[in-house]
Amino acid sequence: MKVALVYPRWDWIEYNGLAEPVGLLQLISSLRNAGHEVEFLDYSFCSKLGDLDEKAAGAALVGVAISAAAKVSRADIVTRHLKSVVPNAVFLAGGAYPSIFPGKTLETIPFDFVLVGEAEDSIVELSDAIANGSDPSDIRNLVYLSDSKLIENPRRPVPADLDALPFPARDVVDYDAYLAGGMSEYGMITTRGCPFNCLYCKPSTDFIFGGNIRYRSAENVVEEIVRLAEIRSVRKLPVFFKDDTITMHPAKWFETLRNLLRNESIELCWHCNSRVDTVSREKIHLMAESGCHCISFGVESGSQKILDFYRKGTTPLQAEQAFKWCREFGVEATANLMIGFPMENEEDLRATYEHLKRLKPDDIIVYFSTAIPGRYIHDWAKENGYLANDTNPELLDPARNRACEVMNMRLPFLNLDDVIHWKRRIERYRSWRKVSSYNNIRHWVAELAHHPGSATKKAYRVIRGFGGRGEDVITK
Ligand code: B12
Ligand code: SF4
Repeated sequence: MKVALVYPRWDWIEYNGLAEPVGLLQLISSLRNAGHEVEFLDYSFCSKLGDLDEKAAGAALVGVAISAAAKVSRADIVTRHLKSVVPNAVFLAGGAYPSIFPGKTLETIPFDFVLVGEAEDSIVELSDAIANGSDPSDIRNLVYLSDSKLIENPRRPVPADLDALPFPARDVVDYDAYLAGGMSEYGMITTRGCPFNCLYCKPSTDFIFGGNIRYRSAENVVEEIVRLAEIRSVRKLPVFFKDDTITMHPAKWFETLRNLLRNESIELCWHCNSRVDTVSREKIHLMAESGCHCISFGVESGSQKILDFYRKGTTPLQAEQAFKWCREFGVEATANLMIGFPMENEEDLRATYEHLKRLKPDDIIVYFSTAIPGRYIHDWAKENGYLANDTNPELLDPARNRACEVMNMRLPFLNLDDVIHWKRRIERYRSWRKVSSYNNIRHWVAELAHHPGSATKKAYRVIRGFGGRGEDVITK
């Protein structure tokens, strides 16, 4: 049976960067393994909505991936369009947003079904049922409306053995277009789920992955890397490990990764996100030896009070230690910050600024604290009367809020202008770090030689940063 899987990135400004949808690509592999014909409808590079109509023609099931509330309006446009192209197909939604808000998804967009959570097994069951003409209504993880009543079937356990899952179907991705469009690293994932409990993040991902963490073996990850290297005909690969906290792997895992990559003669140049309390000196050393060139740490704040409100479970001292180890082993360290939390005052913002000066990060990304539905911070802001805007989905992307200098929470101890003032000071400090750090200059010169386009963009950002504004402000 023909299935169309859709990445509805239509007419969308990405404040975080262009990236292939790894989870959706894994579903393509599962469906292919079960004997279904799958088309990948990627709207990232379409100039007209009708560009992919031919590919969609004849599909009996159309599955649309939706990651965040900020993307629902685009998914809506694409889905309604595809309904006019293949009116008899079954329309299905899945991904992070429908997993958290299945009812809202069905109310907003005319889907027949939502499949919540990890969908490798359930999407095959649904496709088989459609192909066989059997009743799908008992399939676990299926959510649908029956006489306007929301039916949520029981959930299946999440797959215990991640090594048993198929690799993402990377052959369907137009990587040349992604790379030309600014993507600099291939996405990959080595764990699923996160055991921590941060206020601004949980429980959203638990609705997809359950509340715990599962690991892939280093052997399995290297097998995927080797396949990707073959598809791209290269031995040197830039990779972003998109795990929530890849450093939950023990040090030994990174040692095996390093050894296997050496055996395969593959040079991996990778970066990841991490928490400052899940690294050790030994781990960072082994990560560096396996090709890790950059770690983005969720530093969030330099104020212990704010870290405690965020339920981060880390201390500023742990951050200082982690950044020191990175410097020792030549790994760039990025500090991700989140300012503008309602309990924050001038003193906390100053503490964050002073903390940065001790950390000496190679890069800084400062987000505006955002109450995203599905996360504890949203309930907390609502209960305490700090939720200022709950209706505009554009205000639910922390990266956009930073770029446009807007917020969706009220601040009892600060004005928005104070937050903007400190954000701009941090941006200026970032630019200063960029031009005063030997490491940064060396990397930039190397980039200028190989990728003049992206190096010029980065230089432009640094220059703008001295004026307090990092990125161009593009509003929609
Ligand atoms: C990488 C990433 C990005 C990348 C790009 C996404 C991409 N194309 O890879 C960037 C940096 C651009 C990004 C941006 C944003 N992101 Co983001 N991102 C992630 C991250 C870290 C990894 C995604 C991933 O590959 N996961 C691994 C795969 C295996 O899981 P999966 O994609 O969910 O796929 C599985 C299921 O969801 C399901 N599934 C997926 N697609 C489909 C489709 C169908 C039809 C079906 C049936 C099932 C299905 O099956 C898959 C396999 O089991 C997740 C966190 C996470 N741990 O997942 C956040 C996450 C998805 N992002 C999130 C958010 C909010 C955003 C932003 C709004 C801002 C932000 N960072 O906070 C923007 C908005 C982007 C946008 N335009 O939508 C939230 C979404 C939850 C929510 N709604 O609150 C998450 C969960 C982070 C979090 N901790 O809350 N993101
Ligand atoms: S912010 Fe990171 S560490 Fe905290 S719960 Fe989310 S994924 Fe886990």
